[in-house]
Amino acid sequence: MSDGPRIAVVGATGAVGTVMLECLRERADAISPGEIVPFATERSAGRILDGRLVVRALNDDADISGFDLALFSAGAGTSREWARRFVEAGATVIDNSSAFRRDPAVPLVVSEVNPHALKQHRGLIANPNCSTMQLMVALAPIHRAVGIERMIVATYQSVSGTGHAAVQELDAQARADLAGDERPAPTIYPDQIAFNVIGAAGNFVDGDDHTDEERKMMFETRKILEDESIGVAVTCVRVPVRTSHSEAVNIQTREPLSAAQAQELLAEAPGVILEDVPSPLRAAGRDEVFVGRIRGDESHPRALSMFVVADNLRKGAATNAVQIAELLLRGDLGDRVVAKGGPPAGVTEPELPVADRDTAVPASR
Ligand code: NAP
Ligand code: 2RA
Repeated sequence: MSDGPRIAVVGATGAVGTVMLECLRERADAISPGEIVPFATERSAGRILDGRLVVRALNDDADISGFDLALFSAGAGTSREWARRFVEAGATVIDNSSAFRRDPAVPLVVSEVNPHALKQHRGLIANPNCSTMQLMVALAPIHRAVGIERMIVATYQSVSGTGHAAVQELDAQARADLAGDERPAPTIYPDQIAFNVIGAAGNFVDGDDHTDEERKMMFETRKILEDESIGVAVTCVRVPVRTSHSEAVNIQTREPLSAAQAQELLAEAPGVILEDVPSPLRAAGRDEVFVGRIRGDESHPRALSMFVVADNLRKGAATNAVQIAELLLRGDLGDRVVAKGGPPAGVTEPELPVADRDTAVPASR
């Protein structure tokens, strides 16, 4: 065992957690973990991950002391119950759930976009939602150069965004349809997902006519770009793709920017790869954000359209969390990995089911 950081991975058996362990393995040169300890529910206790890591149950008997970092992806409820306890026990928590993103005392960080926000952390750092994450990597360079006044986004979100169980639901429905068998009833989504498109990704909360997934993009964009004046219109849609979210994006800039100039900016942007027509299959397993179809919008002199695709489990979640860990460990952004001061401020988002999954029965339509 090296004397590198001790890292807890909470939700290690899930869709994000599995990729989190992969990223930690792949980026071992930068992180050099002393020990990685996977946590999940009692159901998974004793499972072996990565051929050597024994899953521990996260319960009141769990020993959560002695961690430098804790990477959480076990749903907002688990984060609310446990993140602060890990901070109090000495860890810096990087949380993938929606639990703390709206808290003004908690930095919401995309590693290429606003790493400076890490300086403010008091032990708890929030990872943005996957659909916002990839959008920010693509749009921040343009916002910095000419300002973005307004954006209109339609997402095409893959089922792994809803977690392991949703991937199983897509596969089971597709297999049954192709075999001509009786299709299993939907349990994760409000409608069949195989060979279909569901025009509302996320939950309708408290009679809102936008889903929580859409609200996340509206709020998180302004927080990350530190600009409350940006208009964000978004429709989040679930499509029968296993991995990678796609986004059709239209932006209205403050200063004029041609498609060729946008292309030049993005060719230099960290974490971006330009492609003619990006696709979810090609983006799957990659850490970069793929941007293509950059073109002028003929209906407005200062508007551009583009298509943005990234792996929701990697850059949309695990990769960014591990990149934040690297920034903290490198030490050029904060003076230490462990918590600064007391526990973080309160929680502001409503309680949602595990993994913030889309409701099988929508709260309202
Ligand atoms: P998932 O596949 O359903 O996995 C959930 C994980 O959390 C499993 O490891 C599960 O353990 C564990 N877990 C659930 N309740 C727990 C508890 N009380 N104590 C300890 N562990 C618990 O979900 P996911 O897609 O990985 O998402 C996890 C989180 O990441 C969610 O907050 C989600 O919003 C966020 N996120 C997901 C994505 C994405 O693309 N999927 C992207 C960004 C952020 P068991 O296996 O033992 O049940
Ligand atoms: C999704 N909220 O619905 C998830 C990803 N974080 O795709």
